[in-house]
Amino acid sequence: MTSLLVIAVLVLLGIAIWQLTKIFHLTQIGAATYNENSEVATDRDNSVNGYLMFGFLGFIYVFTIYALIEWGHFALGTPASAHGPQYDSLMATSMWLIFITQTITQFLLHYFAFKYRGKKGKVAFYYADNDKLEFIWTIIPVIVLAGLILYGLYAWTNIMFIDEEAKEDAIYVEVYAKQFSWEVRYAGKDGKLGKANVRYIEGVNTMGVDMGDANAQDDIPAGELHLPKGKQIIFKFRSQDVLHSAYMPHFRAQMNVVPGMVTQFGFVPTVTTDDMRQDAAIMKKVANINEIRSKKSAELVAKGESPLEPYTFDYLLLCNKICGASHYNMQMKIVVEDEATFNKWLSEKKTLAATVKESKEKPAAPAEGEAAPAAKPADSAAVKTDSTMVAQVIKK
Ligand SMILES: [Cu+2]
Repeated sequence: MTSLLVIAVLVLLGIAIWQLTKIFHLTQIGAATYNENSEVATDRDNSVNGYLMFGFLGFIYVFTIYALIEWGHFALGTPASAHGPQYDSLMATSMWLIFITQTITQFLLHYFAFKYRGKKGKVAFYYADNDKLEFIWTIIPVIVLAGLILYGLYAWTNIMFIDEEAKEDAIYVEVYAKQFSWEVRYAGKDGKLGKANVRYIEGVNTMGVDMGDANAQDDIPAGELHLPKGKQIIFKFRSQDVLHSAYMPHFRAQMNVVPGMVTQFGFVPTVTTDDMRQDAAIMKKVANINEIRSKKSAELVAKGESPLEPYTFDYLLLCNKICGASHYNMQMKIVVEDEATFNKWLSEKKTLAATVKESKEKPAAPAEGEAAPAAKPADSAAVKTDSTMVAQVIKK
């Protein structure tokens, strides 16, 4: 510790001496005549800086073009929802405006820095103001920004507002977030999701559905999000613990998932998973991923490990709020299929009520080799620390 302090003192002393010599040099400027080593910029220095400004402008332009070619394919491809194209055109309009403005203003900035570089004997021209110029560079951004904001508001209401007719025929799905996974619950035949609260979490009822609510009786939980193509879907988002964000990039949808409240987002899926797998951009991405995987597999096989599975495209629901250590892996597969296939899939699922009833009738058999359970008392909650048990304790 002492040696560390000594080193710190020496370093600080060094910095202080360095600064003092700099100040000493500065005090000498007036005294000495200008020469090559003087710290005052000469015409040559100013010229070099002027041309460097131009060089930097070239660098910005070349790097922009390079970035577009090299990383352009990372942009989201074909939208898979009805509102997707409108969202994309709003994004494209904003990006084009920024791109054009940036190209022009950066050129002017660097060009003027070059044109008016310092020259011996040259004095700055005093120019008080120009009302016409001020008016022009105020009114143009005002009009452009007002247009963008109005267009944005129009798109927002279009996307967020679901009319009553569509609501009646809609499929209601609850998306439940928790560290670090998703669960979904379909509203069932009645089209209404039963009430839910974290305090009702118990055993197989992992989403905390109020089983006393009539609307909850036909609710269907699922571990995968299936959506029928062309139908209005209305999502209700809930969180068990912290702030999450449900992000479905292919559908251009994202909504915060907030503990203690229900948030909503609705969209109509328009492209089935099978059709999206035939999309040119997606096929290219998949081929690229598989190329990386096959290289990695060859390395693994050489080490005597098992190779990686080839990747097939699937829509994903991702978490887009850093919510903890395993946030990066908080995802759920989304399957978009035609209505008949969807209905068949959903009809084969058990309702939550049935699952809860079943679990109560036959309590889980003890694992082989485990001692016969001594009728677990409620107090065992004390040793368990998962949220299920915590919720039960609160309930009492
Ligand atoms: Cu999360």
